[in-house]
Amino acid sequence: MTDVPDKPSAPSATGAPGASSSPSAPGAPSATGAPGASSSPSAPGAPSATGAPGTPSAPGAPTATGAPGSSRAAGALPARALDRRGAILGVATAGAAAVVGTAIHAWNGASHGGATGSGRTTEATVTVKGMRFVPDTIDVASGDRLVITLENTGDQVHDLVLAGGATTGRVAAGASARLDAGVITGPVEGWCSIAGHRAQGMVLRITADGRATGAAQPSQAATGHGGHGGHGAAADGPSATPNREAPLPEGFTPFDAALAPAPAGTVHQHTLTVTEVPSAYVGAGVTQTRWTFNGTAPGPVLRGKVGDTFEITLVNNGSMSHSIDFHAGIVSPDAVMRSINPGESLVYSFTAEHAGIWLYHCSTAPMSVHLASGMHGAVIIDPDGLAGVDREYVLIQSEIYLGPEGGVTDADKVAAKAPDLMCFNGAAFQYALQPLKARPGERVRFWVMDAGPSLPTSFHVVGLQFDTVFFEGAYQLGGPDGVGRSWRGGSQALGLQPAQGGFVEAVVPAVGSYAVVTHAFADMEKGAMAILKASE
Ligand SMILES: [Cu+2]
Repeated sequence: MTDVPDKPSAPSATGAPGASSSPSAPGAPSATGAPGASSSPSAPGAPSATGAPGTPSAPGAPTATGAPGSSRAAGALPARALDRRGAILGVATAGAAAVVGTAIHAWNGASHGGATGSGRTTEATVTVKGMRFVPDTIDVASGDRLVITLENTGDQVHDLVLAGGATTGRVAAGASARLDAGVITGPVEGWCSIAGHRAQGMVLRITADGRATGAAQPSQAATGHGGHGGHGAAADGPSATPNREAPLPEGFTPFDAALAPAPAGTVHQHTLTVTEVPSAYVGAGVTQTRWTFNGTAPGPVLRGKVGDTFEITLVNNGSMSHSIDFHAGIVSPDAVMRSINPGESLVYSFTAEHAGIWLYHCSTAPMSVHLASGMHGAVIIDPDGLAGVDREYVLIQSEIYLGPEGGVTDADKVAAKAPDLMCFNGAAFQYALQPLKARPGERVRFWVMDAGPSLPTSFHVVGLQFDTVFFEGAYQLGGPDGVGRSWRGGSQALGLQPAQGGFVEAVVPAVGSYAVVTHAFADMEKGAMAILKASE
Protein backbone atom coordinates (compact mmCIF):
# COMPACT_ATOMS: atom_id res chain seq x y z
CA MET A 1 0.00 0.00 0.00
CA THR A 2 1.14 3.45 -0.75
CA ASP A 3 0.31 6.87 0.54
CA VAL A 4 -0.84 9.45 -1.88
CA PRO A 5 2.08 11.74 -2.48
CA ASP A 6 1.44 14.94 -0.66
CA LYS A 7 2.83 17.12 -3.39
CA PRO A 8 2.74 15.44 -6.76
CA SER A 9 3.89 18.62 -8.26
CA ALA A 10 5.50 19.00 -11.59
CA PRO A 11 7.92 21.69 -10.69
CA SER A 12 8.24 24.53 -13.06
CA ALA A 13 11.53 25.43 -14.50
CA THR A 14 13.21 28.05 -12.53
CA GLY A 15 16.10 30.16 -13.44
CA ALA A 16 18.11 31.39 -10.61
CA PRO A 17 16.66 34.72 -9.61
CA GLY A 18 18.92 37.42 -10.66
CA ALA A 19 21.31 35.04 -12.26
CA SER A 20 22.64 35.84 -15.63
CA SER A 21 24.53 32.63 -15.68
CA SER A 22 22.44 29.61 -15.06
CA PRO A 23 23.40 26.08 -14.33
CA SER A 24 25.17 24.15 -16.96
CA ALA A 25 26.05 20.55 -17.17
CA PRO A 26 29.01 19.56 -15.08
CA GLY A 27 32.11 19.68 -17.12
CA ALA A 28 30.71 22.08 -19.63
CA PRO A 29 33.44 24.14 -21.15
CA SER A 30 33.77 27.60 -19.84
CA ALA A 31 32.70 30.49 -21.90
CA THR A 32 35.15 32.00 -24.19
CA GLY A 33 35.10 35.10 -26.16
CA ALA A 34 37.34 37.98 -26.73
CA PRO A 35 37.36 39.97 -23.58
CA GLY A 36 37.08 43.55 -24.34
CA ALA A 37 35.31 43.11 -27.59
CA SER A 38 32.48 45.48 -27.36
CA SER A 39 29.32 45.27 -29.26
CA SER A 40 27.26 47.79 -27.48
CA PRO A 41 28.90 50.43 -25.41
CA SER A 42 26.83 51.92 -22.71
CA ALA A 43 26.71 55.44 -21.63
CA PRO A 44 28.88 56.61 -18.81
CA GLY A 45 27.09 56.34 -15.55
CA ALA A 46 24.31 54.29 -16.98
CA PRO A 47 22.39 52.52 -14.29
CA SER A 48 22.92 48.87 -13.82
CA ALA A 49 20.46 46.84 -15.76
CA THR A 50 21.04 43.20 -15.43
CA GLY A 51 18.60 40.71 -16.81
CA ALA A 52 15.33 40.25 -15.08
CA PRO A 53 15.31 37.51 -12.48
CA GLY A 54 15.36 34.17 -14.13
CA THR A 55 15.77 35.62 -17.55
CA PRO A 56 18.95 34.70 -19.27
CA SER A 57 20.54 37.32 -21.41
CA ALA A 58 19.50 37.34 -24.99
CA PRO A 59 22.19 36.29 -27.37
CA GLY A 60 24.49 39.13 -28.00
CA ALA A 61 22.55 41.48 -25.87
CA PRO A 62 24.51 43.98 -23.91
CA THR A 63 24.61 43.12 -20.28
CA ALA A 64 24.81 45.15 -17.22
CA THR A 65 27.03 48.06 -17.05
CA GLY A 66 28.41 50.21 -14.35
CA ALA A 67 27.34 49.61 -10.84
CA PRO A 68 25.06 52.23 -9.39
CA GLY A 69 27.02 55.12 -8.19
CA SER A 70 30.20 54.29 -9.94
CA SER A 71 31.09 56.34 -12.87
CA ARG A 72 32.66 54.92 -15.97
CA ALA A 73 36.14 56.20 -16.45
CA ALA A 74 37.61 57.04 -19.76
CA GLY A 75 39.19 53.99 -21.19
CA ALA A 76 37.07 51.53 -19.28
CA LEU A 77 35.60 49.00 -21.54
CA PRO A 78 31.92 48.45 -21.99
CA ALA A 79 30.16 45.30 -21.14
CA ARG A 80 29.49 42.57 -23.52
CA ALA A 81 27.33 39.59 -23.00
CA LEU A 82 28.59 36.29 -24.15
CA ASP A 83 25.78 33.87 -24.47
CA ARG A 84 26.39 30.21 -24.59
CA ARG A 85 22.83 29.17 -24.41
CA GLY A 86 22.26 25.68 -25.48
CA ALA A 87 23.91 23.63 -22.83
CA ILE A 88 20.84 22.39 -21.10
CA LEU A 89 20.67 20.97 -17.68
CA GLY A 90 17.84 18.59 -18.33
CA VAL A 91 16.15 16.95 -15.41
CA ALA A 92 13.59 14.59 -16.73
CA THR A 93 12.10 13.75 -13.39
CA ALA A 94 11.67 17.35 -12.47
CA GLY A 95 10.59 18.48 -15.85
CA ALA A 96 12.83 21.40 -15.41
CA ALA A 97 15.48 22.81 -17.61
CA ALA A 98 17.72 25.71 -17.18
CA VAL A 99 19.31 27.64 -19.94
CA VAL A 100 22.92 28.42 -19.71
CA GLY A 101 23.95 31.91 -20.37
CA THR A 102 27.26 33.37 -19.47
CA ALA A 103 27.69 37.02 -19.37
CA ILE A 104 30.47 39.37 -18.65
CA HIS A 105 29.41 42.06 -16.31
CA ALA A 106 31.67 44.99 -16.64
CA TRP A 107 32.49 47.19 -13.80
CA ASN A 108 35.00 49.91 -13.65
CA GLY A 109 35.02 50.47 -9.95
CA ALA A 110 38.75 50.30 -9.83
CA SER A 111 39.12 52.92 -12.50
CA HIS A 112 38.52 56.09 -10.64
CA GLY A 113 40.04 59.46 -11.07
CA GLY A 114 40.35 59.32 -14.77
CA ALA A 115 42.63 56.31 -14.85
CA THR A 116 43.05 55.36 -18.40
CA GLY A 117 44.81 52.09 -17.85
CA SER A 118 47.76 50.45 -19.47
CA GLY A 119 45.79 49.02 -22.32
CA ARG A 120 46.75 45.53 -21.20
CA THR A 121 44.29 42.87 -20.14
CA THR A 122 45.09 40.26 -17.54
CA GLU A 123 43.12 37.03 -17.58
CA ALA A 124 42.73 35.06 -14.38
CA THR A 125 40.94 31.85 -13.58
CA VAL A 126 39.54 31.22 -10.15
CA THR A 127 38.27 27.82 -9.05
CA VAL A 128 36.37 26.73 -5.98
CA LYS A 129 37.43 24.30 -3.31
CA GLY A 130 34.92 23.83 -0.52
CA MET A 131 34.21 27.32 0.75
CA ARG A 132 37.34 28.92 -0.75
CA PHE A 133 38.25 30.61 -3.95
CA VAL A 134 41.46 29.17 -5.39
CA PRO A 135 43.53 31.22 -5.74
CA ASP A 136 42.12 33.65 -3.21
CA THR A 137 44.39 36.49 -4.29
CA ILE A 138 44.99 37.86 -7.77
CA ASP A 139 47.75 40.35 -8.30
CA VAL A 140 47.75 42.46 -11.43
CA ALA A 141 49.94 45.25 -12.67
CA SER A 142 48.36 48.55 -11.79
CA GLY A 143 46.48 49.91 -14.75
CA ASP A 144 45.75 46.54 -16.29
CA ARG A 145 42.27 45.48 -17.03
CA LEU A 146 41.33 42.23 -15.27
CA VAL A 147 38.97 39.60 -16.60
CA ILE A 148 38.22 36.72 -14.25
CA THR A 149 36.85 33.34 -15.22
CA LEU A 150 35.14 31.67 -12.29
CA GLU A 151 35.19 27.92 -12.77
CA ASN A 152 32.85 26.51 -10.19
CA THR A 153 34.68 23.33 -9.31
CA GLY A 154 32.79 23.16 -6.03
CA ASP A 155 29.79 21.03 -5.23
CA GLN A 156 27.20 23.76 -5.06
CA VAL A 157 26.13 27.03 -6.69
CA HIS A 158 28.37 30.03 -6.11
CA ASP A 159 28.96 33.46 -7.57
CA LEU A 160 31.65 36.11 -7.50
CA VAL A 161 30.76 39.68 -6.70
CA LEU A 162 33.27 42.50 -6.58
CA ALA A 163 33.05 45.55 -4.40
CA GLY A 164 31.17 47.98 -6.56
CA GLY A 165 28.82 45.43 -8.00
CA ALA A 166 30.38 43.48 -10.85
CA THR A 167 29.17 39.91 -10.65
CA THR A 168 29.27 36.64 -12.48
CA GLY A 169 25.72 35.93 -11.45
CA ARG A 170 24.95 32.54 -10.01
CA VAL A 171 27.14 29.77 -11.39
CA ALA A 172 26.05 26.16 -11.00
CA ALA A 173 28.41 23.49 -9.79
CA GLY A 174 30.43 22.42 -12.81
CA ALA A 175 29.71 25.61 -14.76
CA SER A 176 31.77 28.71 -15.27
CA ALA A 177 31.27 32.40 -15.96
CA ARG A 178 33.37 35.45 -16.68
CA LEU A 179 33.51 38.79 -15.04
CA ASP A 180 35.14 41.97 -16.21
CA ALA A 181 36.72 43.64 -13.22
CA GLY A 182 37.73 46.71 -15.18
CA VAL A 183 41.04 48.54 -14.87
CA ILE A 184 42.68 47.73 -11.57
CA THR A 185 44.53 50.52 -9.83
CA GLY A 186 44.19 49.46 -6.23
CA PRO A 187 42.98 46.66 -3.98
CA VAL A 188 39.51 45.28 -4.69
CA GLU A 189 37.67 42.72 -2.62
CA GLY A 190 35.34 40.08 -3.99
CA TRP A 191 33.18 37.41 -2.40
CA CYS A 192 30.42 34.89 -2.96
CA SER A 193 27.11 36.58 -2.24
CA ILE A 194 25.10 33.47 -1.36
CA ALA A 195 24.05 33.74 2.24
CA GLY A 196 26.71 32.48 4.56
CA HIS A 197 29.36 31.83 1.96
CA ARG A 198 31.37 35.00 2.51
CA ALA A 199 31.40 34.39 6.24
CA GLN A 200 32.66 30.88 5.56
CA GLY A 201 35.69 32.29 3.77
CA MET A 202 34.66 32.77 0.16
CA VAL A 203 36.61 35.98 -0.28
CA LEU A 204 38.80 36.97 -3.22
CA ARG A 205 41.38 39.73 -3.00
CA ILE A 206 42.61 41.58 -6.04
CA THR A 207 45.78 43.54 -5.56
CA ALA A 208 47.56 45.98 -7.84
CA ASP A 209 51.35 45.72 -7.97
CA GLY A 210 51.21 43.58 -4.87
CA ARG A 211 49.51 46.23 -2.79
CA ALA A 212 46.95 44.44 -0.71
CA THR A 213 46.29 47.32 1.55
CA GLY A 214 46.45 51.02 1.35
CA ALA A 215 44.26 53.62 -0.13
CA ALA A 216 41.10 51.82 -0.91
CA GLN A 217 39.13 53.87 -3.28
CA PRO A 218 35.91 55.45 -2.17
CA SER A 219 33.49 53.00 -3.65
CA GLN A 220 35.37 50.12 -2.11
CA ALA A 221 35.78 51.73 1.26
CA ALA A 222 32.10 52.45 1.34
CA THR A 223 31.11 48.94 0.54
CA GLY A 224 30.05 47.17 3.64
CA HIS A 225 29.93 43.53 4.46
CA GLY A 226 26.85 41.84 3.23
CA GLY A 227 27.01 41.42 -0.47
CA HIS A 228 26.39 44.89 -1.74
CA GLY A 229 25.21 44.71 -5.27
CA GLY A 230 25.26 40.95 -5.40
CA HIS A 231 22.44 39.17 -7.13
CA GLY A 232 20.39 37.35 -4.59
CA ALA A 233 22.26 38.81 -1.69
CA ALA A 234 20.41 40.11 1.28
CA ALA A 235 19.11 43.54 0.79
CA ASP A 236 21.44 45.99 2.34
CA GLY A 237 20.38 47.65 5.49
CA PRO A 238 20.05 47.09 9.18
CA SER A 239 18.53 43.99 10.68
CA ALA A 240 14.80 43.97 11.09
CA THR A 241 13.73 44.92 14.59
CA PRO A 242 11.41 42.43 16.25
CA ASN A 243 8.35 43.72 18.02
CA ARG A 244 7.41 41.11 20.59
CA GLU A 245 3.99 42.71 21.02
CA ALA A 246 3.08 42.51 17.35
CA PRO A 247 -0.22 40.76 16.58
CA LEU A 248 -0.37 38.04 13.96
CA PRO A 249 -0.57 39.67 10.56
CA GLU A 250 -3.78 39.68 8.58
CA GLY A 251 -4.13 36.48 6.62
CA PHE A 252 -1.35 34.63 8.41
CA THR A 253 -2.15 31.02 9.27
CA PRO A 254 0.06 29.38 11.88
CA PHE A 255 1.76 26.11 10.98
CA ASP A 256 -0.70 23.36 11.95
CA ALA A 257 0.67 21.91 15.19
CA ALA A 258 -2.12 19.32 15.47
CA LEU A 259 -0.78 15.96 14.43
CA ALA A 260 -2.67 13.44 12.34
CA PRO A 261 -2.16 9.72 12.95
CA ALA A 262 0.35 7.88 10.80
CA PRO A 263 -1.27 7.12 7.46
CA ALA A 264 -2.14 3.56 6.61
CA GLY A 265 0.26 1.66 4.43
CA THR A 266 3.89 0.82 4.72
CA VAL A 267 5.28 2.84 1.82
CA HIS A 268 5.14 6.60 2.07
CA GLN A 269 5.89 8.62 -1.04
CA HIS A 270 6.46 12.32 -0.71
CA THR A 271 7.86 15.03 -2.91
CA LEU A 272 9.74 17.75 -1.08
CA THR A 273 10.22 20.76 -3.30
CA VAL A 274 12.72 23.36 -2.22
CA THR A 275 11.57 26.92 -2.74
CA GLU A 276 12.95 30.18 -1.45
CA VAL A 277 9.95 32.10 -0.16
CA PRO A 278 10.10 35.87 0.10
CA SER A 279 8.16 37.71 2.78
CA ALA A 280 7.51 34.73 5.01
CA TYR A 281 6.29 35.73 8.47
CA VAL A 282 8.70 34.70 11.21
CA GLY A 283 6.97 36.36 14.16
CA ALA A 284 7.30 39.63 16.06
CA GLY A 285 6.16 41.63 13.07
CA VAL A 286 9.04 40.56 10.84
CA THR A 287 9.17 38.85 7.48
CA GLN A 288 12.19 37.15 5.99
CA THR A 289 13.11 35.28 2.87
CA ARG A 290 12.83 31.70 4.00
CA TRP A 291 14.33 28.65 2.35
CA THR A 292 11.76 25.90 2.56
CA PHE A 293 10.71 22.38 1.84
CA ASN A 294 7.25 22.64 0.24
CA GLY A 295 6.88 26.30 1.02
CA THR A 296 6.75 26.16 4.81
CA ALA A 297 9.29 26.31 7.60
CA PRO A 298 9.38 23.78 9.12
CA GLY A 299 8.66 21.50 6.19
CA PRO A 300 5.89 18.93 6.24
CA VAL A 301 5.78 16.53 9.16
CA LEU A 302 6.02 12.97 7.86
CA ARG A 303 4.80 10.05 9.93
CA GLY A 304 4.91 6.29 9.82
CA LYS A 305 5.66 3.19 11.81
CA VAL A 306 8.75 1.13 12.44
CA GLY A 307 9.47 -0.87 9.32
CA ASP A 308 7.82 1.55 6.91
CA THR A 309 9.61 2.71 3.79
CA PHE A 310 9.82 6.36 2.77
CA GLU A 311 10.43 7.25 -0.86
CA ILE A 312 11.25 10.92 -1.02
CA THR A 313 11.74 12.91 -4.20
CA LEU A 314 13.69 16.07 -3.51
CA VAL A 315 13.25 18.78 -6.13
CA ASN A 316 15.37 21.92 -6.04
CA ASN A 317 13.34 24.85 -7.29
CA GLY A 318 15.52 27.31 -5.43
CA SER A 319 18.21 29.64 -6.71
CA MET A 320 21.15 27.90 -5.08
CA SER A 321 22.22 24.39 -4.23
CA HIS A 322 20.27 22.46 -1.61
CA SER A 323 20.05 18.92 -0.29
CA ILE A 324 18.37 16.81 2.38
CA ASP A 325 19.46 14.59 5.24
CA PHE A 326 16.88 12.36 6.94
CA HIS A 327 17.98 11.26 10.37
CA ALA A 328 15.08 8.77 10.30
CA GLY A 329 16.95 6.52 7.88
CA ILE A 330 20.19 4.60 8.02
CA VAL A 331 21.86 5.17 4.66
CA SER A 332 25.20 5.81 3.02
CA PRO A 333 25.08 9.60 2.78
CA ASP A 334 27.27 10.19 -0.26
CA ALA A 335 24.66 9.98 -3.01
CA VAL A 336 21.35 10.77 -1.38
CA MET A 337 22.56 13.70 0.72
CA ARG A 338 24.47 15.37 -2.09
CA SER A 339 23.77 18.97 -2.97
CA ILE A 340 21.83 19.44 -6.17
CA ASN A 341 21.74 22.42 -8.49
CA PRO A 342 18.58 24.41 -9.13
CA GLY A 343 16.35 22.46 -11.49
CA GLU A 344 17.67 19.07 -10.40
CA SER A 345 16.04 16.37 -8.33
CA LEU A 346 16.99 13.18 -6.56
CA VAL A 347 15.24 10.24 -4.93
CA TYR A 348 16.05 9.40 -1.34
CA SER A 349 14.61 6.18 0.07
CA PHE A 350 14.96 4.80 3.54
CA THR A 351 13.30 2.31 5.82
CA ALA A 352 12.43 3.46 9.32
CA GLU A 353 14.14 0.98 11.58
CA HIS A 354 13.72 2.82 14.85
CA ALA A 355 11.03 4.83 16.59
CA GLY A 356 11.34 8.47 17.47
CA ILE A 357 10.89 11.97 16.13
CA TRP A 358 13.71 12.49 13.69
CA LEU A 359 15.10 15.67 12.20
CA TYR A 360 15.46 16.22 8.52
CA HIS A 361 17.34 19.18 7.16
CA CYS A 362 19.24 20.63 4.24
CA SER A 363 22.86 19.61 4.49
CA THR A 364 24.36 22.08 2.04
CA ALA A 365 27.09 24.26 3.50
CA PRO A 366 26.86 26.26 5.58
CA MET A 367 24.29 23.93 7.09
CA SER A 368 23.74 26.25 10.02
CA VAL A 369 22.47 28.94 7.66
CA HIS A 370 20.35 26.62 5.52
CA LEU A 371 18.77 25.08 8.59
CA ALA A 372 18.23 28.42 10.31
CA SER A 373 16.66 29.77 7.13
CA GLY A 374 13.88 27.23 7.46
CA MET A 375 15.19 24.05 5.87
CA HIS A 376 14.24 21.59 8.56
CA GLY A 377 11.39 19.31 9.50
CA ALA A 378 10.50 16.12 11.32
CA VAL A 379 9.74 12.50 10.59
CA ILE A 380 7.76 10.78 13.34
CA ILE A 381 8.10 7.02 13.62
CA ASP A 382 5.63 5.70 16.17
CA PRO A 383 7.00 3.24 18.70
CA ASP A 384 5.22 -0.10 18.81
CA GLY A 385 2.35 -0.04 21.26
CA LEU A 386 1.97 3.75 21.19
CA ALA A 387 -1.18 4.46 23.16
CA GLY A 388 -3.97 6.61 21.87
CA VAL A 389 -4.38 10.07 23.41
CA ASP A 390 -7.00 12.79 23.15
CA ARG A 391 -4.76 15.27 21.32
CA GLU A 392 -1.35 15.23 19.74
CA TYR A 393 0.71 18.28 18.88
CA VAL A 394 4.12 18.62 17.33
CA LEU A 395 6.37 21.52 18.25
CA ILE A 396 9.71 22.00 16.52
CA GLN A 397 11.93 24.57 18.13
CA SER A 398 14.30 26.57 15.98
CA GLU A 399 16.27 29.78 16.00
CA ILE A 400 15.81 32.79 13.75
CA TYR A 401 18.69 35.13 12.97
CA LEU A 402 17.20 38.20 11.35
CA GLY A 403 18.58 39.88 8.30
CA PRO A 404 16.93 43.05 7.03
CA GLU A 405 13.15 43.07 6.81
CA GLY A 406 12.35 40.67 3.98
CA GLY A 407 16.00 39.67 3.69
CA VAL A 408 17.83 36.47 4.31
CA THR A 409 19.30 34.99 7.47
CA ASP A 410 22.24 36.89 8.96
CA ALA A 411 25.10 34.42 8.74
CA ASP A 412 27.25 36.28 11.24
CA LYS A 413 24.53 35.99 13.90
CA VAL A 414 24.20 32.30 13.07
CA ALA A 415 27.91 31.82 13.59
CA ALA A 416 27.70 33.69 16.89
CA LYS A 417 24.66 31.65 17.96
CA ALA A 418 22.87 34.91 18.77
CA PRO A 419 19.31 34.58 17.48
CA ASP A 420 16.83 37.44 17.47
CA LEU A 421 13.82 35.16 17.70
CA MET A 422 13.12 31.63 18.89
CA CYS A 423 10.12 29.75 17.70
CA PHE A 424 7.95 26.71 17.73
CA ASN A 425 7.15 25.65 14.17
CA GLY A 426 8.80 28.52 12.36
CA ALA A 427 7.19 31.69 13.71
CA ALA A 428 7.83 33.23 17.10
CA PHE A 429 4.83 33.68 19.41
CA GLN A 430 2.37 32.25 16.88
CA TYR A 431 0.66 29.88 19.32
CA ALA A 432 0.73 32.45 22.07
CA LEU A 433 -1.45 34.60 19.82
CA GLN A 434 -3.47 31.70 18.41
CA PRO A 435 -3.44 29.13 21.24
CA LEU A 436 -3.44 25.38 20.97
CA LYS A 437 -6.65 23.85 22.30
CA ALA A 438 -7.61 21.19 24.83
CA ARG A 439 -10.44 20.32 27.19
CA PRO A 440 -10.17 19.62 30.90
CA GLY A 441 -9.45 15.95 31.56
CA GLU A 442 -7.84 15.35 28.21
CA ARG A 443 -4.49 13.62 27.79
CA VAL A 444 -2.29 15.67 25.52
CA ARG A 445 0.88 14.41 23.84
CA PHE A 446 3.50 16.87 22.64
CA TRP A 447 6.04 15.59 20.18
CA VAL A 448 9.02 17.92 20.51
CA MET A 449 12.01 18.31 18.24
CA ASP A 450 14.94 20.65 18.63
CA ALA A 451 15.89 21.65 15.10
CA GLY A 452 18.46 24.18 16.32
CA PRO A 453 20.60 24.74 14.42
CA SER A 454 22.64 25.41 17.53
CA LEU A 455 20.69 25.91 20.75
CA PRO A 456 19.00 23.41 23.07
CA THR A 457 15.51 23.47 24.52
CA SER A 458 14.04 22.64 27.92
CA PHE A 459 10.42 21.89 27.10
CA HIS A 460 8.03 22.63 29.94
CA VAL A 461 4.32 23.29 30.37
CA VAL A 462 3.42 25.68 33.17
CA GLY A 463 1.07 24.03 35.65
CA LEU A 464 1.48 20.48 34.37
CA GLN A 465 3.70 17.49 35.07
CA PHE A 466 4.57 14.89 32.52
CA ASP A 467 3.70 11.33 33.48
CA THR A 468 5.00 9.94 30.20
CA VAL A 469 8.34 10.87 28.67
CA PHE A 470 9.82 9.33 25.54
CA PHE A 471 13.31 10.68 24.90
CA GLU A 472 15.47 9.69 21.96
CA GLY A 473 14.07 6.23 21.41
CA ALA A 474 13.11 5.11 24.89
CA TYR A 475 10.57 5.78 27.59
CA GLN A 476 11.98 7.52 30.60
CA LEU A 477 8.55 7.49 32.22
CA GLY A 478 5.31 5.70 31.44
CA GLY A 479 4.77 3.80 28.24
CA PRO A 480 3.69 0.16 27.90
CA ASP A 481 6.08 -0.86 30.68
CA GLY A 482 4.94 1.84 33.09
CA VAL A 483 8.46 3.10 33.69
CA GLY A 484 8.63 5.03 36.97
CA ARG A 485 5.26 3.80 38.27
CA SER A 486 6.83 1.97 41.22
CA TRP A 487 8.55 5.11 42.48
CA ARG A 488 5.79 7.51 41.41
CA GLY A 489 8.08 9.51 39.18
CA GLY A 490 7.13 12.64 37.28
CA SER A 491 8.86 15.01 34.87
CA GLN A 492 8.91 18.78 34.59
CA ALA A 493 10.95 19.35 31.44
CA LEU A 494 12.18 17.51 28.39
CA GLY A 495 15.70 18.65 27.66
CA LEU A 496 16.81 18.35 24.06
CA GLN A 497 20.04 19.23 22.32
CA PRO A 498 19.92 20.18 18.64
CA ALA A 499 18.65 17.23 16.58
CA GLN A 500 17.19 15.44 19.58
CA GLY A 501 13.51 14.75 20.05
CA GLY A 502 10.87 12.91 21.95
CA PHE A 503 7.38 13.27 23.35
CA VAL A 504 5.76 14.03 26.66
CA GLU A 505 2.22 13.53 27.91
CA ALA A 506 0.15 15.22 30.56
CA VAL A 507 -3.47 15.30 31.60
CA VAL A 508 -5.00 18.76 31.67
CA PRO A 509 -6.67 19.12 35.08
CA ALA A 510 -8.94 22.10 34.57
CA VAL A 511 -9.90 25.07 32.45
CA GLY A 512 -7.01 27.47 32.05
CA SER A 513 -4.22 28.92 29.97
CA TYR A 514 -1.14 26.74 30.22
CA ALA A 515 2.05 28.31 28.93
CA VAL A 516 4.08 25.90 26.83
CA VAL A 517 7.68 27.07 26.86
CA THR A 518 11.33 26.41 26.70
CA HIS A 519 12.43 26.90 30.27
CA ALA A 520 15.57 28.51 28.90
CA PHE A 521 13.66 31.69 29.58
CA ALA A 522 15.67 34.10 27.48
CA ASP A 523 14.70 31.92 24.54
CA MET A 524 11.09 31.76 25.66
CA GLU A 525 11.04 35.55 25.73
CA LYS A 526 12.28 35.56 22.14
CA GLY A 527 9.22 33.63 21.10
CA ALA A 528 9.63 29.91 21.88
CA MET A 529 6.35 29.79 23.72
CA ALA A 530 2.75 28.79 23.17
CA ILE A 531 -0.48 28.75 25.11
CA LEU A 532 -2.44 25.56 25.62
CA LYS A 533 -5.92 26.95 26.16
CA ALA A 534 -8.14 24.51 28.03
CA SER A 535 -11.82 25.28 27.91
CA GLU A 536 -15.06 23.36 28.26
CU1 LIG B 1 19.57 24.33 1.56
